Amino acid sequence: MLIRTPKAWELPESAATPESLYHLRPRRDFIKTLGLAGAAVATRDLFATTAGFPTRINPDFRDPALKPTAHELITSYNNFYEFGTDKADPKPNANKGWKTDPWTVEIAGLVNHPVKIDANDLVTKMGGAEQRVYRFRCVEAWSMVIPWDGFPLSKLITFADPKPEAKYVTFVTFNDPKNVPGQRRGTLDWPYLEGLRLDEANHELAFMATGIYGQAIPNQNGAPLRLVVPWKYGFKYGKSIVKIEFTAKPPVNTWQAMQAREYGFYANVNPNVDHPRWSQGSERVIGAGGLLGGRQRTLMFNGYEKQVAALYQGMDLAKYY
Ligand SMILES: Nc1nc2c(c(=O)[nH]1)N[C@H]1C(S)=C(S)[C@@H](COP(=O)(O)O)O[C@H]1N2
Ligand SMILES: [Mo]
Repeated sequence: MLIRTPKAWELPESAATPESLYHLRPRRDFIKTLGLAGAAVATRDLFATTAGFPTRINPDFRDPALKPTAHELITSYNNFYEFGTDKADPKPNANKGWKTDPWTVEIAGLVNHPVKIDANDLVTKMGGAEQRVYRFRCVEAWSMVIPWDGFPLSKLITFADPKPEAKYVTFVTFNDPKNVPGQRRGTLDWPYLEGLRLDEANHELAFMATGIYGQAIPNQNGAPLRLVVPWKYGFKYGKSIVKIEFTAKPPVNTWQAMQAREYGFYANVNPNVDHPRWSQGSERVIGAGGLLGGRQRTLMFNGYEKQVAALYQGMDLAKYY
């Protein structure tokens, strides 16, 4: 990614490991590591709750070939620029008195049912939480596998009851410069916001996460509510959402506003279209194969091509980074 401080936007390129390292990683290594993480999941599943909500594992969204990344890594290697630009910053900084409970979410814009609702009440209205295991791919060419708890975004859309003119959904994240030092600096244009086309938002894979591994989602991962769109790059996954707004026009999402040449609105994972500063052909698997991470090929739409390709029929995908 890139940031507004002097020249710092040249730095994050280091987050993208050179393609050549792909061949240096012994594969056996990371399969072993992932196996251990998998065993941990099985025990946790038995006691799964999300912020007080029992979680049902949804077998339709649990590919047995996917081995979840260790909880410790998912919750300590983060991008959350409100709390610092280093991967290790959000965990300590988002847990120094920043309150995510109680939390109010507003549903607004071109809907028949605008409402301000407590985040816990919203989850109850959505029928509670279910668990899905999804691939996660950051635009910086690293990846994880994350067991998310939450509810399908389509349920929230039905609840909001959009008017026919609504074509897009904007996810506005919190703005609290008084309590969040990072928001007193102009690293990005706060509040961080993201958007989807309404049909993308209604796709069965689009998800609102309220937990990870059957436990309440930690602050550093976007408590109490964050977007999950597994076929897109991670920057689409707006964290700690306060407002969901239905509009006729697409919003300019935060990273597009920052540098449109590098970050688009669609941001669909595409190994054939490189970032201007690094390859998107492969990815560093966090937690696999030692310090550098194991490397694997990146899949079209992050492995969800069969499910989502129809959304983009007739679009030249190379033109919509
Ligand atoms: N509000 C907010 N949401 C955000 C970000 C951010 O900086 N602020 N970073 C994005 C990026 S670039 C990524 S890769 C994911 C990281 O999510 P994780 O830390 O839970 O893995 O969150 C996304 N959502
Ligand atoms: Mo990212």
